Amino acid sequence: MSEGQFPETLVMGVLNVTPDSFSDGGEFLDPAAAVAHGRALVAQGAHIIDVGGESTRPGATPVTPAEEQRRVLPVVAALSDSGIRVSIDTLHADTARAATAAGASIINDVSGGLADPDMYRVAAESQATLILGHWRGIPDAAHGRSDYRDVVGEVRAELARLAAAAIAAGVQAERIVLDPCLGFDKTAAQGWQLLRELERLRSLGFPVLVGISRKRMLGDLLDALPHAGREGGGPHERDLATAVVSALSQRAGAWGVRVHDVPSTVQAMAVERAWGRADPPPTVAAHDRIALTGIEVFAHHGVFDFERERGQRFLIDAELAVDLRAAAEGDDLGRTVHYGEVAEAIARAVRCDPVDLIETVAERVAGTVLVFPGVRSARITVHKPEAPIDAVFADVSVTVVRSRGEAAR
Ligand code: PMM
Repeated sequence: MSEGQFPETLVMGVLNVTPDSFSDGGEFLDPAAAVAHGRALVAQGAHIIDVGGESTRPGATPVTPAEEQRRVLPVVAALSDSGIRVSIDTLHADTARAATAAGASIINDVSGGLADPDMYRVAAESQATLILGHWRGIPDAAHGRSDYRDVVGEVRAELARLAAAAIAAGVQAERIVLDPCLGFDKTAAQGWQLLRELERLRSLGFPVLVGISRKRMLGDLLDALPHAGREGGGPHERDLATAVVSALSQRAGAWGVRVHDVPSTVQAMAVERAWGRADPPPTVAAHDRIALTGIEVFAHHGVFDFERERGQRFLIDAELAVDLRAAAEGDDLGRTVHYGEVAEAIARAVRCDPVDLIETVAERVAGTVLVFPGVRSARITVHKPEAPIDAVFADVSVTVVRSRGEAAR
């Protein structure tokens, strides 16, 4: 049984702040509605919210970066400020720059950096995670550029070239995620082949994102079902099929799935985990750990008003399960988790949005660290040494242990 056979996959919730996206266009143009929907997706179990302000569907009207930023920036800022991990779905380097300045920590570029020559530089400077999609231009509905001889081999080779170009431009290898971009100049048959052979894409050594949510290749499949109960229909009727792909993507080792309907995907992935973990593979790597102790953060959590007003010290210990073998073999920071960045992310997550309970803080910190590529599980302890307790005491703390897919529910 291989090491990566039962990984847990991140759920990226789609938030299109556009009038014309194919399945949710027009629903979230109002910033307040968009922010509320983003928060709702997180409450449903999304780990990341992918905010987009320009539709890439065939026939969509291109928007200027200025208009795109007018749509997305208030939403990115509001979600990031409340501690949510935000990804910006854009082809424009200017928008990526502004969105990362507003708090986005992931740039999702379906063109893989081909649409804007500045994208890699912006990604390198912002130190954001960069999702590189495979594309051959704005998709056309007729799949006019889907003339592959070996779709998996060609997509793999093109993604490898994009990753190499991004790294040459200064993007750190460990921040790169690859996405075959299903439906973008790929027929349904080619899409299924890419999914079937996801392992070939993963063998490039980068995490892989799957974005099939509500796409036409699912509609084609459902429309072809022979019996009366079939539910092909419009994009909204493809969520069950999307969720099945999410579960299978998790089984195939995907880093993440990009979906519109989060609850169905969360349920399907939980089923896959329950099934898959009956016999968890014992591995040496399961014992590898990075530990950070005593991260001190001044924050305003607590049930009493005076705690909210005055604030106090919180101390965080984080123990991360990470496979450290590749890093040690190559003496390569790119193959492990940067503990300085983890510490900063933890401090940010603890500092924001006061809550009553350290249980809530611990859960939030677990959700934050599990988003770092390579972190399989985390043991988080939140200490509150100055808690308002009458008795003389040294410390009070809570500890949570979470694996990918369990946190931030
Ligand atoms: N698909 C859409 C938009 N953004 N980003 C990534 N990384 N992968 C995708 O497959 C992808 C994407 C299609 O449009 P939608 O936002 O309306 O689903």
